[in-house]
Amino acid sequence: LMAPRIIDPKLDGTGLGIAVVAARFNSYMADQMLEITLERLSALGVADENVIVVRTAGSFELSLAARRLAERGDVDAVICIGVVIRGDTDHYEHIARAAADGIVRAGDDSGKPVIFGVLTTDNTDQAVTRIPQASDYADTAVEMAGTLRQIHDLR
Ligand code: RBF
Repeated sequence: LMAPRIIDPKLDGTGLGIAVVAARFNSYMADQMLEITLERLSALGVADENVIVVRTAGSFELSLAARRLAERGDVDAVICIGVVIRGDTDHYEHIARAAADGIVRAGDDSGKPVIFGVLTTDNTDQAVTRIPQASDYADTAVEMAGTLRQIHDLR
């Protein structure tokens, strides 16, 4: 009888290439999320020289940059960071949806993990409260890159 082949999540970033795309819009919050992400990547063993950081104007532009980065041979996962806060107009809905759909598509089309680190909130206070969630993005990127590698290497 064959034993199941089980893939356990690993949080080892050694040898991985990770790209981080961060919007400048609401940069007071987005910059902090970027800093948290870079610190966590380092703590997981991702070498500084294997990290690429790209800034975009807003969350709307994240997915296009993410897709190009994911197509690179030296990038194993991409983390997208942005803050979309509901305003008086319906722009909120469009930008939040475009960012989410585009980020899913960048991952599906490239076959690489593209992590959704876009906060979508009603107001600034809610967004500030959620800034620490950024510590999960690096973990998810490294875990997914490792999981996909293990799936590829299964025999
Ligand atoms: N970008 C964000 O990342 N977060 C926002 O909350 C946000 N709000 C916007 C509101 C309006 C009315 C407009 C026109 C743009 C906003 N953007 C926001 C910028 C958007 O992501 C993009 O950079 C620009 O629309 C240019 O394509």
